[in-house]
Amino acid sequence: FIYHNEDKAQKIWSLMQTYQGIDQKSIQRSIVNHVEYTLAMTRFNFSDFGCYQATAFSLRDRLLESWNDTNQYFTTHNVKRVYYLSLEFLLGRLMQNTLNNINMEKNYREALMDIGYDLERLYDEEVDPALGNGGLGRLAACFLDSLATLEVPAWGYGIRYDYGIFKQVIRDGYQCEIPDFWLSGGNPWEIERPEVIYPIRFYGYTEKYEEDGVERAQWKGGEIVMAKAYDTPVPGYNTFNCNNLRLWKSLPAREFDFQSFNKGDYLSSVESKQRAEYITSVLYPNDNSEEGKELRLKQQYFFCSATVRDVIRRFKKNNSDWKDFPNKAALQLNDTHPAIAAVEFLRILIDEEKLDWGEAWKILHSSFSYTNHTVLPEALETWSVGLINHLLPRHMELIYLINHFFMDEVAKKYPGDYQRMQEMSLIAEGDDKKVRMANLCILCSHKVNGVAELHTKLIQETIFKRFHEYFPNKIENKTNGVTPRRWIHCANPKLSALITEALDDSEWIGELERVEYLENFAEDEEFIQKWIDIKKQNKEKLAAKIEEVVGVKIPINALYDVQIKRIHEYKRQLMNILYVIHRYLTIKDMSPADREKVVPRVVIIGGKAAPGYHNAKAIIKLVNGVGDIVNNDKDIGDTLKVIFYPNYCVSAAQTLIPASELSQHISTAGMEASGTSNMKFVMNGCLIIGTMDGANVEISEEVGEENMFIFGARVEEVNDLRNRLFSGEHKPIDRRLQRVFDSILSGTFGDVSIIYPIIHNLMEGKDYYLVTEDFDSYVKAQNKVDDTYRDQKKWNMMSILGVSRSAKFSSDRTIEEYCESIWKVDRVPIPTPNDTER
Ligand code: GL9
Repeated sequence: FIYHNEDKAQKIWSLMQTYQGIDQKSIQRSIVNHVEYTLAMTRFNFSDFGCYQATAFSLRDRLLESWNDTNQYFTTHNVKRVYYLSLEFLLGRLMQNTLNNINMEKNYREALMDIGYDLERLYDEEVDPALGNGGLGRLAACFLDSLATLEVPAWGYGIRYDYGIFKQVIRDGYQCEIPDFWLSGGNPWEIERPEVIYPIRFYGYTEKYEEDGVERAQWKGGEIVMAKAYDTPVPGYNTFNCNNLRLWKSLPAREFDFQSFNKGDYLSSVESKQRAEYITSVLYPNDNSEEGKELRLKQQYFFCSATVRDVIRRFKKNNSDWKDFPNKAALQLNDTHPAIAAVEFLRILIDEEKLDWGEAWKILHSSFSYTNHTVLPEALETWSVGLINHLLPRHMELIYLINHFFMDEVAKKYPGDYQRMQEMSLIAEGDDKKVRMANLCILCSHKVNGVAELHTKLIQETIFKRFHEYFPNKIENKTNGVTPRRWIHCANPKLSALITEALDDSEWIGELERVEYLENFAEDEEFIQKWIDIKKQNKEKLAAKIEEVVGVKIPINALYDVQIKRIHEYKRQLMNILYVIHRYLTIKDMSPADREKVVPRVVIIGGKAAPGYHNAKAIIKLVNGVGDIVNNDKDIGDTLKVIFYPNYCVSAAQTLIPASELSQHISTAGMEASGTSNMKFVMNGCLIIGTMDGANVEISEEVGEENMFIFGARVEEVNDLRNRLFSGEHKPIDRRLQRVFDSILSGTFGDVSIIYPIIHNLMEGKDYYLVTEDFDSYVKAQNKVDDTYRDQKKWNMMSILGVSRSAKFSSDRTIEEYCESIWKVDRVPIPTPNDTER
């Protein structure tokens, strides 16, 4: 907006009805107006979906008020901002979270009820925006919620994929992938910004030239693709602050391909333009592994370049001295996926802003930082030098330069230690030279962090050992967290209400430390009864859902035992199902009288397998095969049910977690960097059976080992055990496990061919993930689970203690630590308009 003169500005201001009213009439009027004017539906008859959309638009209007005020305020006060760069944001549904954060759920529920709509039904009309694979993307979403809640000036930056993570359907027990075109019904939460658009170059060449006696370079030629911004407001809980998530979509550049045009080939010139849109069309569905495809690198650079340009433009609005940049911007790299942003930033500073190397490097280094999320070697990104050279020739030159200066320093510090230089180099030598993106990130960042204490220790001692020796203060820990707004208050409203009742206020939702007080109720009979009732109601809701989607009726009085996460061998869903088979065979052997004494269980497993990950898909097939047999076996009746829950996603988690009583976090020690669902389960009064891995270790420190079911090899033992297994020195296979293998291989649970190689390897000792090794202690832990569950008072006491000691795992705590030791940013509360302004 350009204000030509003060008079007109005043006039425009007075025309705007600045803040929406919060009374029932205002809410209803805004919804009905959107039905008519935005959706062009008749206001006398609109569907639940129409009503959902109109309600979302009405909420977006409200968010825009605080969102505009927030950004205006940040700009005029020229505050330091955090930029969270991530290729994934797994937001989950937005309506319930929005209503709760702005404290309007009750108002909207009543306003809608009054015109004949049920808010809870509208919640179910929303698609899950699923622009992420799992923990890493969901962590980014929890961080956005905490950043806004803590009033930290922060923007998320990512990609607006047309297709999110695929939808999983199960046919014949096999996983099938269905594309998730999540935008088909429109997206009422976003704001398209046709004016925020940047040209992004690919391919081409660099040209050297001299300017004032300095040799300079410029990247030229190639292809141009446009990046257009789409913004999603991110409201904080119980604050007027509203941050922004900016996602980029690719578009063809406007100019015409004159070569084809002149040849009269109009159609093929349009066709080549269309390829531009392809860049942001699909999220790569890999979990803890990389694919190395050119399109993926294009996505990375496309989003990084647009983001860096946008950040620089914002900086320049208010600042003229580049030295101030680190005081105005902190850029966080969520894994190595946005690593190329660092090189792009350097390129702009040197080639376009004409800074000298030393200055540019200092600015880069003091504003960037990097989070590592895994030690799995298959996930450590490398890009071939040839590919980078082809796609981003100037960036490849800069990477070589960075490496050259760094190797000089290493050589000075460790003369003659070529081994060390090779390990620390940005380039992995070989026939196909590769750039090690993690090394690049470490070098360009002033801070690097792991995501749980154990994980951080492991990266310091193993994959980044040399860097930790070289930069002893660089690598530090930031244990992950999850937002209690979505994961307690929205997902489990009944539990939230009970906590509020017990603490006599609801402040705990924004300050989870306060739940400590619940400890006083751990032995209070009346409270325990309420606790049990809530869990039961959540179980009923889940049972109804399972009957609807899987067609299996599950008993309510059974122990609900849940493992939901991406399917991966290191997470050992296989060990879980092998134990289930053992349990089934044991129950089958029993007399009817003994069966009466068994603690009935419903075992629920859910999660997606990467489409190309055959072993993970074989495990899904086995789980479904076991379910088919067990669930239809009249002999065992309701003592055991096995459910594969299809299409596990954020909204499914919000139903599953509050209904769970036992959840499994049973990765091989040292392999799960943190895990975050473990935290969500604890916050919902679920007990954990788990290994000493990732954040389980810290959960056990907080809630007490006696309140968890810990088992299995410790991280220090893993290497030895593995070596022994592979050298054939291992003990013979446990006889119970052998019986399980025999029953699988005899075809009891369906087709053997796909699972055969996996089982065969286990029997041969080729057991990288130590399933056979940990099986015995896993069975013992499971027996302890049964014994404990028989004593409901004890079980629920453990459950209450878990919740009351879960405060450390709020992402608010995590974000406060990032702000303090990495980003050095302060809270900036936005003045709230008073009621007369409404
Ligand atoms: C992950 C780790 O595997 C998890 O242990 C960790 O909790 C999260 C968040 O830090 O990051 N790294 C990773 O690649 N994924 C993780 O979940 N995978 C996916 O996001 C699918």
